[in-house]
Amino acid sequence: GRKQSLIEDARRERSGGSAGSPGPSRYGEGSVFEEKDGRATLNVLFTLSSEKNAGFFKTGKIFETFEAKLLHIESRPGRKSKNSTTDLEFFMKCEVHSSDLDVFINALKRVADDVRSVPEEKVPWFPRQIKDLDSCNMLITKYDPDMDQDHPGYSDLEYRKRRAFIAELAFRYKQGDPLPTVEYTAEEVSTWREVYQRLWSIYPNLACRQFLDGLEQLEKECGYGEDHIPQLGQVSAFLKEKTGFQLRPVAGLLSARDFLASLAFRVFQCTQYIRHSSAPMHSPEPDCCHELLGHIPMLTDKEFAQFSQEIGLASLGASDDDIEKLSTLYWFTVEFGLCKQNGSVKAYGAGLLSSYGELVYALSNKPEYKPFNPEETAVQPYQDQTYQPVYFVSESFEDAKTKLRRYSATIKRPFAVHYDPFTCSVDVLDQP
Ligand code: HBI
Ligand code: NLE
Ligand code: FE
Repeated sequence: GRKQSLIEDARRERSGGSAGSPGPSRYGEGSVFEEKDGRATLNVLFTLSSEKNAGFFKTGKIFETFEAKLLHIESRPGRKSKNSTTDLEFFMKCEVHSSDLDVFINALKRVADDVRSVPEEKVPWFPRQIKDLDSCNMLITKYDPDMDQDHPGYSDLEYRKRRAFIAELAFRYKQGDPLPTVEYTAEEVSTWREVYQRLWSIYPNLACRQFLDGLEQLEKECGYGEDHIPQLGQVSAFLKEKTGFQLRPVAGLLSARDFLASLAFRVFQCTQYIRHSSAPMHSPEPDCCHELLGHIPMLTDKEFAQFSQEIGLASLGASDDDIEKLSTLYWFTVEFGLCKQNGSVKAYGAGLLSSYGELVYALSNKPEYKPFNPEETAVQPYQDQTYQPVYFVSESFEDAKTKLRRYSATIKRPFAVHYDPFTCSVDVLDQP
């Protein structure tokens, strides 16, 4: 039940966070639904207690009676009921005759509990305050060592147990809590050492200047080195002083929407587990090597921090299409970007700077290079399974930033957002 879903979206909306005109009243009866040709589309949420399992089939009967068309259904365990049985919560998107709306809902109320109708949102929910990031936790489980047979940790039960333990720290974390400390094992530190040493040997030639500057500061002032894995708490405190960025723990790969949203608050979501010892040179999923070595040095740069936040702000409440484009751009710049510096090509993308294998590959003559241009880059298909077949090279690091900024500003939304650093919240301004 960790995965976020439409149910979760509806719950987030209910707790009063949606853009437009918030307020609990619009989620009760009398809500306005999308209507066409005498049919209304609505989202209904309801709970069925486990003793009344037959209730589910009764709801089916109601759908039949009202000729309601079921468009989508999800279920998940509801909040635990008093007698420790588990309720099931349902989310259904359906279409009914507009004139039947009220009777339809009333009929459902006779067989299910806590029936609510939630109108389709035009603007997706987004966090307004830094503490709303507690709801930005939709995980993508595609590289999960428990699910993916190709994951190097799939058959290593010890590793999976360790991952589950570290994931739990992130699940329990709430904004403002002290960052969890992980006591890394000797094996984990040895994986880190190998990653660190191998990368260190090629950074001077292949990494961009901003990265090298950042890493140098982290080594001098923040305990970075090959012998120990830096703790998020120390790194977060350091970053906060440098650029106002802070860290929060995350259990794995997040949805692009949730990941980008946190950037709007200068919060960077960091995984705390480490890759499997059998594959130190490349991992398709983020891990602490990727966060600490790939991302953190870049986030010590004031301008890079500013630009990361701008991508985040541009993503708030954006359409799925725009999120897809923004995350593709993020992918080919922040994750896998190359830039020219003093006449040669250098890496500034974190996915390159944390993978010895791909860093060497990206700067060899094997892959294809294209000039960075946001409109084109935003629609370039990509995969995250293995090395990229194509990389985008910008004229300079500054050039990438300027172009991306300009692109972010063109994303259309019916409102404008403004970040208030004093309250760590986002002001939403309606636009005429
Ligand atoms: N989730 N935990 C985590 N770390 C990332 O670096 C990350 C993510 N989700 C999406 C993502 N990066 C990007 O590649 C874009 O899709 C936004
Ligand atoms: N491929 C990167 C690495 O091995 O560190 C991680 C990329 C995460 C998006
Ligand atoms: Fe990353």
